[in-house]
Amino acid sequence: MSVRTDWTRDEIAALFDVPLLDLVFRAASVHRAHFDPQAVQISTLLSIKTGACPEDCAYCPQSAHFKTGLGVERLLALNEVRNSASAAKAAGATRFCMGAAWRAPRDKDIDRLIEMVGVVRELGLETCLTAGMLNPEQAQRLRDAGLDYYNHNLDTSPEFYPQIISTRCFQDRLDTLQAVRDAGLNVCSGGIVGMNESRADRVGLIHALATLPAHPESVPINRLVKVSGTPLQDAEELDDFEFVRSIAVARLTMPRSVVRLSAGRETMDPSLQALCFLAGANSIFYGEKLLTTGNPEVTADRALFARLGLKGLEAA
Ligand code: SAM
Ligand code: DTB
Ligand code: SF4
Repeated sequence: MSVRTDWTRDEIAALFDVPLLDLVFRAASVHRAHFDPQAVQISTLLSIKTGACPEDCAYCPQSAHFKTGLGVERLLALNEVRNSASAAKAAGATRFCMGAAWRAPRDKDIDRLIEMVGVVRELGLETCLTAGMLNPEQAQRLRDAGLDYYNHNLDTSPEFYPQIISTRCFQDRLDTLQAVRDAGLNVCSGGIVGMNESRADRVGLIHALATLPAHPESVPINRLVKVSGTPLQDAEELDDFEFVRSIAVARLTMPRSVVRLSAGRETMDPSLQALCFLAGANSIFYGEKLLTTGNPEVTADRALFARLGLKGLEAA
Protein backbone atom coordinates (compact mmCIF):
# COMPACT_ATOMS: atom_id res chain seq x y z
CA MET A 1 0.00 0.00 0.00
CA SER A 2 1.44 3.40 -0.93
CA VAL A 3 1.48 6.19 1.62
CA ARG A 4 -1.64 8.30 1.30
CA THR A 5 -2.49 11.51 3.12
CA ASP A 6 -5.90 11.91 1.46
CA TRP A 7 -7.86 9.41 3.55
CA THR A 8 -11.55 10.19 3.94
CA ARG A 9 -13.42 9.68 7.17
CA ASP A 10 -15.69 7.20 5.41
CA GLU A 11 -12.72 5.10 4.35
CA ILE A 12 -11.33 5.08 7.88
CA ALA A 13 -14.75 4.28 9.36
CA ALA A 14 -15.03 1.38 6.90
CA LEU A 15 -11.68 0.02 8.08
CA PHE A 16 -12.87 0.12 11.70
CA ASP A 17 -15.90 -1.92 10.55
CA VAL A 18 -13.88 -4.75 8.99
CA PRO A 19 -14.31 -8.04 10.94
CA LEU A 20 -11.55 -8.13 13.56
CA LEU A 21 -9.52 -11.07 12.29
CA ASP A 22 -9.60 -9.77 8.73
CA LEU A 23 -8.61 -6.30 9.93
CA VAL A 24 -5.68 -7.69 11.94
CA PHE A 25 -4.61 -9.84 8.99
CA ARG A 26 -4.63 -6.83 6.67
CA ALA A 27 -2.76 -4.66 9.17
CA ALA A 28 -0.20 -7.43 9.79
CA SER A 29 0.36 -7.74 6.04
CA VAL A 30 0.99 -4.02 5.65
CA HIS A 31 3.25 -4.10 8.71
CA ARG A 32 5.37 -6.86 7.13
CA ALA A 33 5.63 -4.97 3.85
CA HIS A 34 7.34 -2.06 5.61
CA PHE A 35 9.03 -3.37 8.76
CA ASP A 36 10.72 -6.36 10.33
CA PRO A 37 7.71 -7.64 12.34
CA GLN A 38 9.96 -8.88 15.17
CA ALA A 39 11.63 -5.49 15.71
CA VAL A 40 10.14 -3.22 18.37
CA GLN A 41 11.42 0.30 19.03
CA ILE A 42 12.05 0.88 22.74
CA SER A 43 11.68 4.30 24.37
CA THR A 44 11.98 5.27 28.02
CA LEU A 45 10.16 8.24 29.51
CA LEU A 46 11.25 10.68 32.18
CA SER A 47 9.16 13.47 33.65
CA ILE A 48 11.59 16.40 33.79
CA LYS A 49 9.00 18.82 35.23
CA THR A 50 6.03 17.38 37.04
CA GLY A 51 2.56 18.66 37.93
CA ALA A 52 1.03 22.13 38.42
CA CYS A 53 0.21 22.39 34.72
CA PRO A 54 -2.15 25.28 33.85
CA GLU A 55 -3.95 23.22 31.18
CA ASP A 56 -7.14 21.31 32.00
CA CYS A 57 -6.74 18.10 29.97
CA ALA A 58 -9.40 15.86 31.51
CA TYR A 59 -7.23 12.75 31.40
CA CYS A 60 -4.12 14.20 32.96
CA PRO A 61 -2.88 13.69 36.52
CA GLN A 62 -0.58 16.71 36.12
CA SER A 63 -3.23 19.37 35.59
CA ALA A 64 -3.42 21.97 38.38
CA HIS A 65 -7.21 21.97 37.88
CA PHE A 66 -7.65 18.57 39.53
CA LYS A 67 -6.70 17.13 42.93
CA THR A 68 -4.83 13.96 42.08
CA GLY A 69 -2.40 14.00 45.01
CA LEU A 70 0.55 14.24 42.66
CA GLY A 71 3.66 15.96 44.05
CA VAL A 72 4.92 18.95 42.09
CA GLU A 73 8.54 18.93 40.93
CA ARG A 74 10.49 21.72 39.31
CA LEU A 75 12.66 21.20 36.27
CA LEU A 76 15.18 18.44 37.03
CA ALA A 77 18.89 19.11 37.29
CA LEU A 78 21.12 18.04 34.42
CA ASN A 79 22.80 15.24 36.37
CA GLU A 80 19.40 13.71 37.28
CA VAL A 81 18.54 13.59 33.58
CA ARG A 82 21.94 12.10 32.74
CA ASN A 83 21.59 9.40 35.42
CA SER A 84 18.10 8.39 34.27
CA ALA A 85 19.09 8.35 30.62
CA SER A 86 22.15 6.28 31.37
CA ALA A 87 20.04 3.74 33.30
CA ALA A 88 17.53 3.61 30.43
CA LYS A 89 20.33 2.92 27.98
CA ALA A 90 21.78 0.18 30.19
CA ALA A 91 18.31 -1.43 30.37
CA GLY A 92 18.05 -1.50 26.56
CA ALA A 93 16.19 1.66 25.49
CA THR A 94 17.36 3.39 22.31
CA ARG A 95 15.33 6.58 22.73
CA PHE A 96 14.92 8.78 25.78
CA CYS A 97 11.73 10.88 25.95
CA MET A 98 11.60 13.81 28.33
CA GLY A 99 8.19 15.20 29.32
CA ALA A 100 7.43 18.55 30.91
CA ALA A 101 4.04 19.56 32.33
CA TRP A 102 3.90 22.93 30.62
CA ARG A 103 1.36 24.64 28.41
CA ALA A 104 4.35 25.98 26.50
CA PRO A 105 8.01 26.52 27.39
CA ARG A 106 9.39 30.04 27.82
CA ASP A 107 12.46 30.93 25.79
CA LYS A 108 14.67 30.58 28.90
CA ASP A 109 13.24 27.08 29.44
CA ILE A 110 14.45 26.21 25.94
CA ASP A 111 18.02 26.98 27.10
CA ARG A 112 17.68 24.32 29.81
CA LEU A 113 16.03 21.85 27.45
CA ILE A 114 18.89 22.26 25.00
CA GLU A 115 21.35 21.30 27.74
CA MET A 116 19.29 18.22 28.53
CA VAL A 117 19.17 17.18 24.89
CA GLY A 118 22.96 17.52 24.86
CA VAL A 119 23.58 15.19 27.80
CA VAL A 120 21.21 12.53 26.44
CA ARG A 121 22.82 12.71 23.00
CA GLU A 122 26.26 12.31 24.57
CA LEU A 123 25.12 8.89 25.81
CA GLY A 124 24.32 7.83 22.25
CA LEU A 125 20.55 7.76 22.75
CA GLU A 126 17.95 9.20 20.41
CA THR A 127 16.26 12.21 21.99
CA CYS A 128 12.58 13.05 22.25
CA LEU A 129 10.91 15.89 24.07
CA THR A 130 7.30 16.72 24.90
CA ALA A 131 6.94 20.11 26.52
CA GLY A 132 3.75 21.66 25.15
CA MET A 133 3.24 24.23 22.42
CA LEU A 134 6.27 25.49 20.50
CA ASN A 135 6.66 28.47 18.22
CA PRO A 136 8.76 28.08 15.05
CA GLU A 137 11.88 29.67 16.58
CA GLN A 138 11.77 27.38 19.62
CA ALA A 139 11.34 24.32 17.41
CA GLN A 140 14.31 25.41 15.30
CA ARG A 141 16.51 25.98 18.34
CA LEU A 142 15.73 22.48 19.60
CA ARG A 143 16.44 20.99 16.19
CA ASP A 144 19.73 22.87 15.97
CA ALA A 145 20.64 21.42 19.37
CA GLY A 146 20.26 17.94 17.92
CA LEU A 147 16.81 16.98 19.20
CA ASP A 148 15.53 14.02 17.15
CA TYR A 149 11.78 13.85 17.93
CA TYR A 150 9.14 16.16 19.36
CA ASN A 151 5.99 14.59 20.79
CA HIS A 152 2.75 16.54 20.63
CA ASN A 153 -0.44 14.48 20.56
CA LEU A 154 -3.68 15.44 18.81
CA ASP A 155 -5.24 13.30 21.56
CA THR A 156 -8.75 12.91 20.08
CA SER A 157 -11.02 13.98 17.23
CA PRO A 158 -11.44 17.71 16.53
CA GLU A 159 -15.14 17.41 17.54
CA PHE A 160 -14.52 15.71 20.88
CA TYR A 161 -11.47 17.84 21.72
CA PRO A 162 -13.42 20.68 23.45
CA GLN A 163 -15.01 18.15 25.82
CA ILE A 164 -11.55 17.05 26.96
CA ILE A 165 -9.56 20.31 27.00
CA SER A 166 -10.84 23.89 27.22
CA THR A 167 -7.58 25.78 27.70
CA ARG A 168 -6.34 25.35 24.12
CA CYS A 169 -7.85 24.27 20.84
CA PHE A 170 -7.20 21.61 18.23
CA GLN A 171 -5.75 24.19 15.83
CA ASP A 172 -3.11 25.11 18.45
CA ARG A 173 -1.95 21.49 18.33
CA LEU A 174 -1.81 21.52 14.54
CA ASP A 175 0.18 24.76 14.58
CA THR A 176 2.83 23.27 16.87
CA LEU A 177 3.05 20.15 14.71
CA GLN A 178 3.61 22.37 11.69
CA ALA A 179 6.39 24.30 13.48
CA VAL A 180 8.01 21.01 14.52
CA ARG A 181 7.82 19.63 10.99
CA ASP A 182 9.12 22.86 9.42
CA ALA A 183 12.11 22.81 11.78
CA GLY A 184 13.12 19.42 10.40
CA LEU A 185 12.33 17.50 13.60
CA ASN A 186 10.78 14.04 13.49
CA VAL A 187 7.15 14.26 14.54
CA CYS A 188 5.69 12.01 17.25
CA SER A 189 1.92 12.48 17.43
CA GLY A 190 -0.93 10.22 18.38
CA GLY A 191 -3.76 10.18 20.86
CA ILE A 192 -5.68 8.53 23.65
CA VAL A 193 -8.58 6.12 23.34
CA GLY A 194 -10.90 5.05 26.14
CA MET A 195 -11.96 8.58 27.16
CA ASN A 196 -15.70 7.89 26.64
CA GLU A 197 -15.30 9.01 23.04
CA SER A 198 -17.40 7.39 20.32
CA ARG A 199 -16.15 5.15 17.53
CA ALA A 200 -16.63 8.19 15.26
CA ASP A 201 -14.17 10.11 17.44
CA ARG A 202 -11.59 7.35 17.13
CA VAL A 203 -12.13 7.54 13.36
CA GLY A 204 -11.72 11.33 13.59
CA LEU A 205 -8.45 11.05 15.54
CA ILE A 206 -6.87 8.62 13.06
CA HIS A 207 -8.22 10.72 10.18
CA ALA A 208 -6.60 13.87 11.61
CA LEU A 209 -3.25 12.09 11.97
CA ALA A 210 -3.36 10.28 8.62
CA THR A 211 -4.23 13.46 6.70
CA LEU A 212 -1.46 15.63 8.12
CA PRO A 213 0.70 16.98 5.26
CA ALA A 214 3.20 14.23 6.16
CA HIS A 215 2.49 11.34 8.53
CA PRO A 216 4.16 11.52 11.93
CA GLU A 217 7.23 9.26 12.05
CA SER A 218 5.96 7.99 15.40
CA VAL A 219 2.29 7.49 16.34
CA PRO A 220 1.63 6.70 20.01
CA ILE A 221 -1.75 5.12 20.67
CA ASN A 222 -2.44 5.48 24.38
CA ARG A 223 -5.19 3.67 26.26
CA LEU A 224 -6.41 6.02 28.96
CA VAL A 225 -4.76 5.45 32.33
CA LYS A 226 -7.61 6.33 34.69
CA VAL A 227 -6.24 8.48 37.48
CA SER A 228 -8.29 9.27 40.62
CA GLY A 229 -9.16 12.92 40.87
CA THR A 230 -9.26 13.51 37.11
CA PRO A 231 -12.65 14.02 35.43
CA LEU A 232 -12.09 10.76 33.52
CA GLN A 233 -11.35 8.64 36.61
CA ASP A 234 -14.50 6.58 36.03
CA ALA A 235 -14.42 6.47 32.23
CA GLU A 236 -16.07 3.41 30.77
CA GLU A 237 -13.55 0.66 30.02
CA LEU A 238 -12.78 0.50 26.31
CA ASP A 239 -13.29 -2.94 24.82
CA ASP A 240 -9.93 -4.66 24.29
CA PHE A 241 -10.70 -5.41 20.67
CA GLU A 242 -11.68 -1.82 19.97
CA PHE A 243 -8.20 -0.88 21.16
CA VAL A 244 -6.69 -3.47 18.80
CA ARG A 245 -8.80 -2.02 15.99
CA SER A 246 -7.42 1.46 16.71
CA ILE A 247 -3.85 0.12 16.42
CA ALA A 248 -4.69 -1.79 13.22
CA VAL A 249 -6.31 1.21 11.55
CA ALA A 250 -3.35 3.42 12.50
CA ARG A 251 -1.04 0.83 10.90
CA LEU A 252 -3.15 0.56 7.73
CA THR A 253 -3.53 4.29 7.20
CA MET A 254 0.04 5.27 8.18
CA PRO A 255 1.97 2.27 6.84
CA ARG A 256 5.49 3.66 7.25
CA SER A 257 5.00 5.19 10.71
CA VAL A 258 6.16 3.51 13.86
CA VAL A 259 2.98 2.86 15.87
CA ARG A 260 3.52 2.80 19.61
CA LEU A 261 1.54 0.60 21.96
CA SER A 262 1.81 3.41 24.43
CA ALA A 263 0.22 4.13 27.86
CA GLY A 264 -2.13 1.53 29.32
CA ARG A 265 -0.04 -1.63 28.96
CA GLU A 266 -0.29 -2.31 32.71
CA THR A 267 -3.91 -3.29 32.19
CA MET A 268 -3.19 -5.46 29.13
CA ASP A 269 -2.28 -9.12 29.49
CA PRO A 270 0.44 -10.66 27.30
CA SER A 271 -2.10 -12.06 24.81
CA LEU A 272 -3.67 -8.65 24.21
CA GLN A 273 -0.26 -7.05 23.77
CA ALA A 274 0.71 -9.82 21.34
CA LEU A 275 -2.42 -9.11 19.32
CA CYS A 276 -1.47 -5.40 19.25
CA PHE A 277 2.01 -6.29 17.92
CA LEU A 278 0.38 -8.51 15.31
CA ALA A 279 -1.94 -5.63 14.37
CA GLY A 280 1.08 -3.47 13.61
CA ALA A 281 2.29 -1.91 16.84
CA ASN A 282 6.10 -1.75 16.77
CA SER A 283 7.15 0.46 19.64
CA ILE A 284 6.66 0.54 23.41
CA PHE A 285 7.51 2.60 26.45
CA TYR A 286 9.91 0.61 28.58
CA GLY A 287 10.68 1.11 32.24
CA GLU A 288 8.52 0.96 35.38
CA LYS A 289 7.13 4.46 35.02
CA LEU A 290 5.53 6.41 32.20
CA LEU A 291 5.58 10.07 33.31
CA THR A 292 3.74 9.83 36.63
CA THR A 293 1.88 6.51 36.37
CA GLY A 294 2.99 2.90 36.24
CA ASN A 295 4.20 0.79 33.33
CA PRO A 296 5.04 -2.94 33.28
CA GLU A 297 8.19 -4.10 35.10
CA VAL A 298 11.27 -4.36 32.91
CA THR A 299 11.59 -8.04 33.84
CA ALA A 300 8.00 -8.65 32.66
CA ASP A 301 8.69 -6.91 29.35
CA ARG A 302 11.90 -8.89 28.86
CA ALA A 303 9.95 -12.09 29.46
CA LEU A 304 7.21 -10.95 27.05
CA PHE A 305 9.76 -10.20 24.32
CA ALA A 306 11.40 -13.60 24.86
CA ARG A 307 8.06 -15.43 24.76
CA LEU A 308 7.00 -13.65 21.56
CA GLY A 309 10.42 -13.74 19.88
CA LEU A 310 10.53 -9.95 19.66
CA LYS A 311 13.73 -7.91 19.69
CA GLY A 312 14.56 -4.30 20.39
CA LEU A 313 15.18 -2.16 17.33
CA GLU A 314 18.71 -0.73 17.10
CA ALA A 315 18.91 3.07 17.14
CA ALA A 316 18.85 4.54 13.62
N1 SAM B 1 2.29 19.00 28.49
C1 SAM B 1 2.67 18.51 27.22
C2 SAM B 1 1.50 18.22 26.31
O1 SAM B 1 0.39 18.08 26.79
O2 SAM B 1 1.73 18.12 25.12
C3 SAM B 1 3.54 17.26 27.31
C4 SAM B 1 3.25 16.22 28.37
S1 SAM B 1 1.64 15.40 28.25
C5 SAM B 1 1.61 14.50 29.77
C6 SAM B 1 1.91 14.21 26.96
C7 SAM B 1 0.79 13.30 26.60
O3 SAM B 1 0.58 12.32 27.60
C8 SAM B 1 -0.59 13.88 26.41
O4 SAM B 1 -0.75 14.51 25.17
C9 SAM B 1 -1.46 12.64 26.49
O5 SAM B 1 -1.66 12.09 25.20
C10 SAM B 1 -0.65 11.68 27.35
N2 SAM B 1 -1.33 11.40 28.61
C11 SAM B 1 -1.42 12.20 29.68
N3 SAM B 1 -2.14 11.63 30.66
C12 SAM B 1 -2.54 10.42 30.19
C13 SAM B 1 -3.33 9.37 30.73
N4 SAM B 1 -3.87 9.46 31.95
N5 SAM B 1 -3.53 8.27 29.97
C14 SAM B 1 -2.99 8.18 28.73
N6 SAM B 1 -2.23 9.15 28.18
C15 SAM B 1 -2.01 10.26 28.88
C1 DTB C 1 2.53 9.62 24.79
O1 DTB C 1 1.79 9.55 23.79
N1 DTB C 1 2.29 9.00 25.94
C2 DTB C 1 3.30 9.31 26.91
C3 DTB C 1 4.27 10.23 26.13
N2 DTB C 1 3.64 10.32 24.85
C4 DTB C 1 4.65 11.52 26.65
C5 DTB C 1 2.78 9.83 28.19
C6 DTB C 1 1.79 8.91 28.86
C7 DTB C 1 1.43 9.50 30.15
C8 DTB C 1 0.53 8.64 30.98
C9 DTB C 1 0.17 9.28 32.24
C10 DTB C 1 1.33 9.57 33.16
O2 DTB C 1 2.18 8.69 33.40
O3 DTB C 1 1.38 10.68 33.70
FE1 SF4 D 1 -0.51 19.75 31.05
FE2 SF4 D 1 0.23 18.10 29.08
FE3 SF4 D 1 -1.12 17.18 31.23
FE4 SF4 D 1 -2.40 18.71 29.47
S1 SF4 D 1 -1.48 16.68 29.08
S2 SF4 D 1 -2.49 18.92 31.72
S3 SF4 D 1 -0.78 20.11 28.86
S4 SF4 D 1 0.92 18.04 31.24
